[in-house]
Amino acid sequence: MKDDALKLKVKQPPKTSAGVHAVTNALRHLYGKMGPIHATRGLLALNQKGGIDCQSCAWPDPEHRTINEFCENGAKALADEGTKKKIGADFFAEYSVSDLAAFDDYWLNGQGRLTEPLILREGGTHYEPISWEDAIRMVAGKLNSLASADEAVFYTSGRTSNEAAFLYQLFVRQFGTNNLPDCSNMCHESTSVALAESIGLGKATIRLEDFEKTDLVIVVGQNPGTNSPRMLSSLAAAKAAGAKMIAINPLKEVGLTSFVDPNPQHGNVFGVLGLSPAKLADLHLPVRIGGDMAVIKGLMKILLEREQLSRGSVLDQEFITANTVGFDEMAASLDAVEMSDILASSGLSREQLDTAAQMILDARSFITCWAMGVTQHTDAVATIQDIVNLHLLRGAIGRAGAGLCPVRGHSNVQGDRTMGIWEKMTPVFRENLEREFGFAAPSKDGLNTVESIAAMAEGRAKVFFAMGGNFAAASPDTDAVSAALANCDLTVQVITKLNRTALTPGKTSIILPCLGRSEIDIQAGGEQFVSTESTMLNVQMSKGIFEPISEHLRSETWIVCTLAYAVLGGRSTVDWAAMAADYDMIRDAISRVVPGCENYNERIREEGGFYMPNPPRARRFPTAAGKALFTASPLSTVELPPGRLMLTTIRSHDQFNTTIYGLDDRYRGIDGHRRVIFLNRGDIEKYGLKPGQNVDITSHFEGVERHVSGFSVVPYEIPADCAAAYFPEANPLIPLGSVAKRSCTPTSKCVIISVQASKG
Ligand SMILES: Nc1nc2c(c(=O)[nH]1)N[C@H]1C(S)=C(S)[C@@H](COP(=O)(O)OP(=O)(O)OC[C@H]3O[C@@H](n4cnc5c(=O)[nH]c(N)nc54)[C@H](O)[C@@H]3O)O[C@H]1N2
Ligand SMILES: Nc1nc2c(c(=O)[nH]1)N[C@H]1C(S)=C(S)[C@@H](COP(=O)(O)OP(=O)(O)OC[C@H]3O[C@@H](n4cnc5c(=O)[nH]c(N)nc54)[C@H](O)[C@@H]3O)O[C@H]1N2
Ligand SMILES: [Mo]
Repeated sequence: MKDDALKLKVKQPPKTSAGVHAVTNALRHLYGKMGPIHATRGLLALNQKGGIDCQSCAWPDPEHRTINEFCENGAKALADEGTKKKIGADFFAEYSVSDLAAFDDYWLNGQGRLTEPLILREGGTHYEPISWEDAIRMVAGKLNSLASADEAVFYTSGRTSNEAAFLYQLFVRQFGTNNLPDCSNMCHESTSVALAESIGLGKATIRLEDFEKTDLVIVVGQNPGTNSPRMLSSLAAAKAAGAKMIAINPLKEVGLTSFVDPNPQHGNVFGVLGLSPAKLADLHLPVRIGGDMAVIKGLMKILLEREQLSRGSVLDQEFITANTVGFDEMAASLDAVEMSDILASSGLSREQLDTAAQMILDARSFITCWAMGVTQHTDAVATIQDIVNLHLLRGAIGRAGAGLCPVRGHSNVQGDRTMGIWEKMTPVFRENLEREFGFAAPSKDGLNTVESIAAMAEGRAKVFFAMGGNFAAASPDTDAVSAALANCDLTVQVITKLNRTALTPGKTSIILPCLGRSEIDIQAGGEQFVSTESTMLNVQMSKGIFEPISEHLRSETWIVCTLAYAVLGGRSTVDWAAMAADYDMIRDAISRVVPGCENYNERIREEGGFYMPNPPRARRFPTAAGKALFTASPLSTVELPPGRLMLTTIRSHDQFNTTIYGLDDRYRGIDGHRRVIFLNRGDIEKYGLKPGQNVDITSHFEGVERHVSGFSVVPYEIPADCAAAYFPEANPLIPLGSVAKRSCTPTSKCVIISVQASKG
């Protein structure tokens, strides 16, 4: 650990994002891992109509695509999946599970693709090959031996295709449980809960073209330069068309301030040859971690004050009267909040809020984008509902250039939920599913991610099955989740790469290696394609172009069908073999079950695919009241006891969640090291620390302490009392019991910590 720290170099963060560096970095990853021919073919197919839907994020593709419609991090994701390196029986004979567990995530990922099914037998020390037949038979046997279907948990990560996701939830429900936790539980669940209640749909209300029609974009708690780089093109296009931009973020992220389009084909909007930097944010509000609700309430309070001074100048009264309920209660709840509390909680000045409020008043239409900086907080649901309130005040929803834009993470996390991956079900979905397949779906809600961990720890759940993802590393409270997995009789993962979860196994552990999205999928019925839904509700096909890296890989869809048949046999009404042979059969079923997917097979073949229904976009709000809902909530502030800091956990520029591509974070000036803690210079001094010093971090929650060690102090422009460290290295600090109200999302962005000089 110490040696590692010596490799850390801290530089001045760059002044612009993307640009030529992004291109050279993308090419280094691609050519290095895939070779020139593969790399070029892959890039030409990425995000093209009929090509591969990029694995890296859920940002939609523009209507008119250039031939290089990808970004640096999309290229890294493609290279990571398309790597020529692979690991098989020899590798696993050489390294025991405990040998492998001693390596870091960067090394594990770097070993290459999994190539054959593997089993770690009870009491065994090494994974060893197993045939598909035996692996499936073992999993089915174990599932069928359980006293109740609720003793199994079926996790999904957001890369799974619509087709695989639909069949997976069908299998799980026919098996008899709703235990379908997913990565969304840790991600945008707060958004889904908030928006479903406030506007009747838990998704974005805008489309890509709205960026060119808007006057103002507000980006809250999101780092698009790293996590949805193609969004920078939309932000730059908005700016080029005259829009303003506000960034609300404790960090001054480079991607939010300035952008050089690496793709000259995007036209001249960014200046000569597309190489002069576009200034993005006009106003940066360096909010204290967790202070976003205060910011939004502050803005609304100022708007209502202005309205009182000059009636009709602020509120869109016509919209409010015709389309909303609850205005009076919301306004009264704002009256009860003191501006001094808002300023203290946000860490901002009245002037800063006035400037932002004026920018909103000057804008006829505005878009608000948000991501994890908002959703992973105790009061995330109420904060997102305040964002909705702000839009409703101005009627800034359901018209050109105005609306809500939660930016989803995984490339198909939204589609998976549309396809029924959820521990709950809407009445319509249940009714359609039961009718289509002639069975009674389980009536009790299932377990979400955090509840699943508790169930495994207590022995109520005995089998953990994962369709993708890296549950052990992505979940909060790493030690608790590892112990919970170890308590299972069987853990099974359908994955592409070796990961931490495979190394924190249950008593028996099975790895089922699957095709990646970039690989050709041939089934009995010929070559197949799949489909995904972007964060703006566009459903599109995705088709692999590379020969699979091993002949022993199977598609996720095939794995679900084969397992379902082995488990359910004659109990199931589904023709699993036919579904596995021809994915059109799956899409036909989807078209009859999922509202908005009618004629799926026809419409998915149209150029650019189709859009899911979006009633709020047309100012129809299918809520209980039939109108958009103003919601009232008190100002919530997290109290920070003396001697404590508020830690947020963030992604570097060189990772995709728990997949670590490299040890640098170019946009924040970090080189060669991930165990760093970003601290305000004043706090470094206050706690008697020094830049570069080795420290241990302790989190404090309900009297329990959790620890990590060997972190290096990095001075950074971050508000006082705030700190940031990378996910997943900081996950052992995140208390399992600390979750957002109503969405149960782990509060990964507000962990109360103290920092101590390292003892070692
Ligand atoms: N290359 C790449 N792309 C990705 C991913 C990846 O790991 N790598 N992950 C994908 C996934 S699953 C997701 S969900 C998205 C995540 O995308 P983001 O939400 O952008 O990811 P985070 O790094 O968690 O960043 C959150 C941002 O919120 C800020 N922040 C932290 N705390 C607060 C706060 O209290 N208030 C405010 N206002 N801001 C705060 C941080 O400074 C940071 O800029 O990206 C997706 N795309
Ligand atoms: N502290 C902290 N914790 C967090 C977050 C945070 O911001 N801070 N963010 C949370 C968020 S937003 C999310 S979405 C979760 C992410 O949680 P997950 O989705 O569970 O994690 P990933 O790291 O995306 O999963 C990576 C694994 O997926 C497998 N994989 C890759 N491609 C495929 C494929 O095509 N098919 C299949 N079957 N498997 C594949 C690979 O083996 C790889 O190891 O983490 C959450 N955890
Ligand atoms: Mo996510």
